[in-house]
Amino acid sequence: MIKKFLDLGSQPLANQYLKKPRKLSFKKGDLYNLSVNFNTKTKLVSISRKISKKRMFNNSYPYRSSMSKTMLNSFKLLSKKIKNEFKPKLFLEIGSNDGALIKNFDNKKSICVEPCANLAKITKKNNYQTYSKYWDYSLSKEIKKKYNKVDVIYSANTLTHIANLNEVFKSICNILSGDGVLIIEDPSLLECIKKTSYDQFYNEHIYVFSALALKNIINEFGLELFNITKLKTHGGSLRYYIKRKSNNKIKVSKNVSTQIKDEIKNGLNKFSTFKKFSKNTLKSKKKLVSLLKKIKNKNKQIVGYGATAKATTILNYCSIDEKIINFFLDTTPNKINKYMPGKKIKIIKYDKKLLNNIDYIFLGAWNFKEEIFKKEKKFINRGGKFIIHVPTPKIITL
Ligand code: JHZ
Repeated sequence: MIKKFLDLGSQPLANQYLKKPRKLSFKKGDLYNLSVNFNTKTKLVSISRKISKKRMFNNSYPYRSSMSKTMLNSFKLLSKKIKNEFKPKLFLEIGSNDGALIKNFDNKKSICVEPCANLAKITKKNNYQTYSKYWDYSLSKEIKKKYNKVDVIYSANTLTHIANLNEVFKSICNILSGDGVLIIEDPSLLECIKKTSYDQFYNEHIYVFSALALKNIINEFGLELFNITKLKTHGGSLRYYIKRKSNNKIKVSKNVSTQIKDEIKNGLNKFSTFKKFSKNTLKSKKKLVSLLKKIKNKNKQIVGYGATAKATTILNYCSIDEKIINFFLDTTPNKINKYMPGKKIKIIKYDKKLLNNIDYIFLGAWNFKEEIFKKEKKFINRGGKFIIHVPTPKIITL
């Protein structure tokens, strides 16, 4: 049974940064209702309204994985591990974005799948075989025809963005070799619940996986988890290592049962946990709004740092506008001089100087806070403060 536990109201598409701010009257179809459900049978958490893939992932997709050192370092370390441990003869990445990970692999032994043509162009230019197509069964057949089987398939923050999970795994099984390995990583539902990071929910995050739910889904395809590692990236992610059940050469690590036990201990198998999360979300919203208003009443200046997809959920759910946050700073070329979705808050090209008269930074990219704190020593040293909303809205003084 599918049960709704959270309503984040009317939302614009995250990552749809517009050149002109929309008037308050949105055109029909520009907004959708963002509510989140729990499947009592599979334990899968998903948003209820699914937006078409063509509207979300097209030739003007702005997000670039290479914009953060944290992600580049994480990908570098992982690629070393993959090469050492699994020694792939052929490596496939689903959702290769701008090549942040695949650039660590030999272009003659790797394949990129990236439906956003503007991003696929980058890996093509660097001579990586790139399929600028959505991941589906017909693409898996096309790749199989040319390359036969693939040894290692990797996908970060992508499979949760595809509505039809059955097709996702059927297509993976179609080309994964008998002793091949599938590695995926995505934000952890447990971390999301613990931190009340309701901003992990937006149109692109159709699912937020728990190990518990993923185990149930892949079971249907003769696949099983053989290891899980915890990552700090994106507010706490899990990296899942998956193999065919028939492959007895690889042992199943204890990490798998430890993670699943921890998720059950924290109630990820029970609807009541999500109802509580929903209450915590409302409390978090009230606290954040009151904190921001208190600061504004003292005539202080607040800017956003990191025009994230997550921030779209926060701004629209909490009705935070340009009277509260002056502008957002971001380094991503395709976001600059545009507006935060649904708001009149402009995104300005990152320049340290713009922080000179600013008292507070609202961390849109709170998941990169360590990287940002390192970069903004000057702001910190002159008494600048950060506002973060996870695990509870507060001011950070460093
Ligand atoms: P970041 C996107 O979500 C969308 P977002 C997507 N659905 C997903 O799952 C994750 O990515 C992986 C900027 N920045 O990574 C760059 C600076 O300006 O939290 C980015 O615009 N300066 C695919 O958007 C944003 O912040 C900096 O120093 O929530 C970070 O976006 C740093 C570190 C980042 O993902």
